[in-house]
Amino acid sequence: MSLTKKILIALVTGVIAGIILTFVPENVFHSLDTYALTPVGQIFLNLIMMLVVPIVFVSIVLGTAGLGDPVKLGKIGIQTITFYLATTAIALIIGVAVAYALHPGHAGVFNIKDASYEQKDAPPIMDTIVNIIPQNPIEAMSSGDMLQVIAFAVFIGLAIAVLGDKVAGIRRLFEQANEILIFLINGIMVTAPYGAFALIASAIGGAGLNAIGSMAMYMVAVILSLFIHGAVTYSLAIKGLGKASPIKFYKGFFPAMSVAFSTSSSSAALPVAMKTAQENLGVRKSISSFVQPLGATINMDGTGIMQAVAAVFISQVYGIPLSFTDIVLIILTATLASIGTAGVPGVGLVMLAMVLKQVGLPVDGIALIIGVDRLLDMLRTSLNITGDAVCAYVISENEKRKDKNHQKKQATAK
Ligand code: DAS
Repeated sequence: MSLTKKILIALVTGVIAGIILTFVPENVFHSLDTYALTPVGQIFLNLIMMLVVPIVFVSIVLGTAGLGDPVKLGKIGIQTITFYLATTAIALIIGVAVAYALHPGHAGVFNIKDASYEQKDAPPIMDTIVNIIPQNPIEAMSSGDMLQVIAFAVFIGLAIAVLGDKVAGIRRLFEQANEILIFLINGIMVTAPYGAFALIASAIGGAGLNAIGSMAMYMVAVILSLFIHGAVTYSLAIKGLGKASPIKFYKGFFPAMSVAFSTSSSSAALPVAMKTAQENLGVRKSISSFVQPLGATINMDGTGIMQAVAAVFISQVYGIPLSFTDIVLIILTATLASIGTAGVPGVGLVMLAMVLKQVGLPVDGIALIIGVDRLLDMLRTSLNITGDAVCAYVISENEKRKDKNHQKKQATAK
């Protein structure tokens, strides 16, 4: 049986087990979760997180070196950033529109007097942009500051591209390091079904059906927005920009989406996302190795959707109307806020506090949605990495078409 089928079965049985666990006594669930589900899930998560910094560093060095000249890197970079910002803004607009259409929040229905949320510090956007260049790349790697790791890797890759044969040995070293990391990913992915089952059963069992019930409309608004963005925006991009098949894309990319779903971490899913894009979708390694790691850090359409729906939901619950300017501010702040945060579980809520503060909405409102956030985090993380892969797929398909036309012109010229 294929790994994809095994993960699919693990996802379904994990959801069923999670629902069953919501009916067992609290102490029984707590023991099961503490001594079985969480350890299994955490070991799986740690195994793939272990490879994230090495994989991102090595693949971006090779990806940048593979793109050859800085001009081509610049072009790919501009296409990538433009695609990411545009799709994130569209995602936010979809989230706002669906939240107003479904109106999930009603004043007086939710207990807001006890709601309180301890806001964690999120990096100011300008600091994030300025600090992209690391003062100490080794510290950046040890602290997992992915934007700084990416920046350092781009510099190394550019140097390898410019120096060419003088550093052929170093380039070969990186290529062999990449082989080792891919081998390790394949080995770790054998445990994916078990890790996925444990993480999902724990998340659903922990949320509890009453939390899900009271937040049903909020969850429906987020899930519907995620679905619209995935089925419409990305399919139009694949078909319109990449002249390719959305069905083929989703069939080929499903294994990576399932890892993102079970881990709720773009970073943890990144190694599998790149492997899947390259092997199942034929995305060029040099493009995948540059576009996807960058996206895992700065592009989070699913998170943007949650933030847009949550902001509108909280404004509805607290009875604070949002002006058109407020909505534009939500879209701008959330688009920029996603640039500075790593793809790890729950980071979307940290950014949400920034967005709410920007438009004067009570940050305590986050306490209302936190109970179901872990479940929604799974879905939105799957969409986050899908957006990165769609960008890499579209750019790669266009590069292939350009090269084919160029070869045809050369052949006719002879
Ligand atoms: N879990 C985050 C990610 O890894 C997304 C989020 O928290 O919204 O992409």
